[in-house]
Amino acid sequence: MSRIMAGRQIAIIAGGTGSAKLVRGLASIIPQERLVVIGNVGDNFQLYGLQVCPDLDTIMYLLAGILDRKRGWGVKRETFNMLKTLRKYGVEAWFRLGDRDLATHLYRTWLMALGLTLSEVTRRLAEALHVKARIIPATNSPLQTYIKTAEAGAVHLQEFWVKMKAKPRVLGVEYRGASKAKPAPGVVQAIEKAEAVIIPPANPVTSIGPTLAIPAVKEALKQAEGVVVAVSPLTGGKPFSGPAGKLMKGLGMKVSTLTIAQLYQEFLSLLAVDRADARFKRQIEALGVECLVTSTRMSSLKDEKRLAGEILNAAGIRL
Ligand code: FO1
Repeated sequence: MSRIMAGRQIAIIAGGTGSAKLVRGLASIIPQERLVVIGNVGDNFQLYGLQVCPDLDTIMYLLAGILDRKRGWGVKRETFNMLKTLRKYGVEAWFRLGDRDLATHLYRTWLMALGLTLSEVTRRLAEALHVKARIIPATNSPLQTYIKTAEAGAVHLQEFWVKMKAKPRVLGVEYRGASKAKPAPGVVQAIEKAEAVIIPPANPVTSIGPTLAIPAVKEALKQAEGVVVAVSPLTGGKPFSGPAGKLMKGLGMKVSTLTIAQLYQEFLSLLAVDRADARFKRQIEALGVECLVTSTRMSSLKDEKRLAGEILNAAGIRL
């Protein structure tokens, strides 16, 4: 890939747990100051009156070095005493808000009640945790992902995924509020001016889809001056983790790396695919998208670093 831009920043369109591994790899080979993470807000929801933003928090905790790596979300060495007490009161507690994590939601809710926007609050939280990268929510406007199910009607993504354990039959997805949502300050500029925009191997329906459903974000990706590089979250027709397969099927999509290329083709320069999907290379390139065949499995920090290095190299980024 030959388009080497003068800008120094690398923008990442991130979801949560699936994105965290590549973000960790990137942050371990380039200074965090160069990273601008545009975080998914579709999975944000209100719980017990608190503003909970799981994907923003996953990236923030990761970059602060306090993410629980095994679970892929929440704070390490967490305790759940608040939830135990809530249960004593007879309150249903299906979403595991940890005691340390709770402070984030309390402080965020408090600041937002005082009139700060989600992006202002996100910046304040990240700075307090000494995160050097910039984390920006995709939008400050209301945007929530709902899954249309056969058994329970439309349910919020967290209810579908955590409470119902992704069991109901999926009929569709709604990104409520997306068509009217405005990108948060800095999002469009970060995408358009970045040396490269990276889409980690994340669920296209629930992690990346909500951000792409904001019209001005999609437009910015089409106008991006740097290369736009994605990593397929699928290998051999299956996601590395999570409900991406079930959700894609529910939306009538074929669960294939080729579908990922088709979903992103209007703005994508390069797609990294796993060796198991090497046979799609020609079809991906026929869409006008370059294809890098490599091992996309990230089981260790070594894998994360290697893949991040290969992506940056393919994007023409000098370290
Ligand atoms: N995922 C779960 O599967 N079960 C949980 O109880 C849970 C709690 C939770 C609390 C805070 C947080 O930031 C994330 C949490 N997650 C939990 C992860 C989250 O539901 C999803 O993985 C993301 O929203 C999708 O990216």
